[in-house]
Amino acid sequence: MLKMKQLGLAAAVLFAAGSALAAEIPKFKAADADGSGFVEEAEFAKAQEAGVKTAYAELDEDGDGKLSKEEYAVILGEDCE
Ligand SMILES: [Ca+2]
Repeated sequence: MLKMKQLGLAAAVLFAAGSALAAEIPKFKAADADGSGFVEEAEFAKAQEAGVKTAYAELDEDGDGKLSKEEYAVILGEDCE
């Protein structure tokens, strides 16, 4: 019974993390900062950098500025070794 509860919680956490990470991918218009009609590599890198910062902060549950193994495991599940 406990195992089922843990499984449900893990799925919920993974879903939450997944949607948080997906939400960090900017829309084309937002990524195309200079409005050239193309997302240049520098714009792509900048958009990713902003997304990584937000995702990192969301994964850092206790806010200590570091990802513990448990916090990191939210991305990869139990196979994070
Ligand atoms: Ca942490």
